[in-house]
This record gives sequence, C-alpha cells and structure tokens, in this order.
Amino acid sequence: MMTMTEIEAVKGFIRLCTDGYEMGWHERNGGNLTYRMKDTEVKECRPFFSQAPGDWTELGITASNLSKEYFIATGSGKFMRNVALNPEDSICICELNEKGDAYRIVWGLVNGGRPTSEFPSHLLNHSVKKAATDGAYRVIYHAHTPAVIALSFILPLDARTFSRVLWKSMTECPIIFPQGVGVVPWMVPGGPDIAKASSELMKTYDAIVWAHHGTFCAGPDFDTAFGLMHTVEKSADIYMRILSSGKEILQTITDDDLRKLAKDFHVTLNENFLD
Ligand code: 2HA
Ligand code: ZN
Repeated sequence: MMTMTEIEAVKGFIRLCTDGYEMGWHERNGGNLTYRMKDTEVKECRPFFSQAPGDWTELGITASNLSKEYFIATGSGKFMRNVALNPEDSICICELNEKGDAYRIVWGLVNGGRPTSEFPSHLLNHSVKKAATDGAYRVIYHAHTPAVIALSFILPLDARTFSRVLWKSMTECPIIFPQGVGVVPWMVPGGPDIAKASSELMKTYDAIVWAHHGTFCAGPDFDTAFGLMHTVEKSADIYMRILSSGKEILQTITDDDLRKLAKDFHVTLNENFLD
C-alpha cells in the first residue's frame, strides 16, 4: 500500500516547503503554504485520515464556497526546513465544515498543534481565487522574501509603483505577472483584518506584497505558485542591487517596450500601470 508521502499532492507540497527553505525565505517558522485538494486526492488520502478527527475550530472568517473542502496546510509554529524530515509532525490536512467558517484536522500534526496562523488569509484567498478561476487555482503560498521586504521600506506602498519597478527590473516579469502585484500596508499578521485586505487584492492580483513582512502568491499548482514567488523576489533583488550599486540608472525597459512584450507574448498588461 502507498504511504501518505508517496501521494503526488503531498509530495509536491513537501517539495515546495524544502525549495522555499533553501531559497532563504523561511527563517525559523516563517512562511506558510496551503493546498486545496482535488476530490481524487482526498480519496487517495482518506485511508490515512484519523478515525477520530479533531474538534471543529472557528476560523473568524466565512468562506462559503469552500464548504466541505480539504486543505493540506503547514502547521502554526512549524519550521519549513523540517517538513520533509517529519511531515506528520509539521503539516496537516484540514476539512472545512458546511458553512465554511470552521475547520477540523483529519490527518497530521501528530504531536499537536493547529494549521498556520495565517489560515484565515489563506482561506479567504482560496475563496476568491476559486471563484475567479472557476476552481483552477489551488495553491496559496506565503514567504518572507528578503528583497521584496527591503523594497517595502523604500518604495511608496502602492501597487502601481511596485508593479512598474518589478516589471522593469527583469524582462520576463510582465509576462509572468501581467496584472502586476498588489500591496497591503503594514498590518498585524494572523488575523481576519489582514485576511480581508489580502483577499480583496487577490481579486485582481496573483501576487501581493505585505509591507515589511513578505509576499503572498496564488496559483493553479505548486510549480506556478513557487515560480511566481521566485520571479517576483528575483526581480526585487535585481532592483535592490541596482540601487545598492550607487550608480545612476542609464537605461531601463520603457513603457513602449512593455507594450511590445505584451503584444508578442499575448498577455494583457494592467493598463492602469502603464504611462
Ligand atoms: O510565522 O509567516 O505570517 C508564520 C508567518 C506568519
Ligand atoms: Zn509571515
């Protein structure tokens, strides 16, 4: 019989945790990941579910279109670098109740614990993305990306400024995130307020910056969500290197160049962000 860690969805989840740690984005317990499971995956995992699931816990938010869905989630206070070594201790599968306002743990976190402290943000983001993509999006990923965090100290905290800087710091960025990126001002993490602010922006963007904190990315699968995180962070890093060089910027990608890219690669750029 298969084991839990041989199931593709679980394998992909664990791989992303390891990759993110190796990128330097997950100091200590920083960052978190959730995946909205397909019915076929729930079926595969069901033999491993505990006979006596945990109690229902209120979420503080309601995500009615996620009624009775199952999520793989990192655990609150757990370290990304430990996920691959001990998945049963570090991650869990949670089931949502009928109303979409409470969850219970059906597998994992064998030594106790709860899903990520950002579970409300993840679920509201899932809710928005599920509706906007007709169910295609399944991954929400939060990382403490150093260059994006650094940028949030020196750029005005608006989506237009961030999107233009990131689009222009590496040629393929506008193709990867043609909508640009959203920006949430500094807020206390972990609660329903930052969850609501984030999910409002997720209606428009696949990537949002949390000022002085990190980045949230959404995608249909692990590769795309991780790739988006990687691209946004790399572009921010390049911009920081340009500024750190202390040299004058002699040339950059122009708005006309952006339009040419959009045309040749058949993407529609967010017009609000073009001059
Ligand atoms: O510690 O990243 O935002 C987990 C987090 C909270
Ligand atoms: Zn965080």
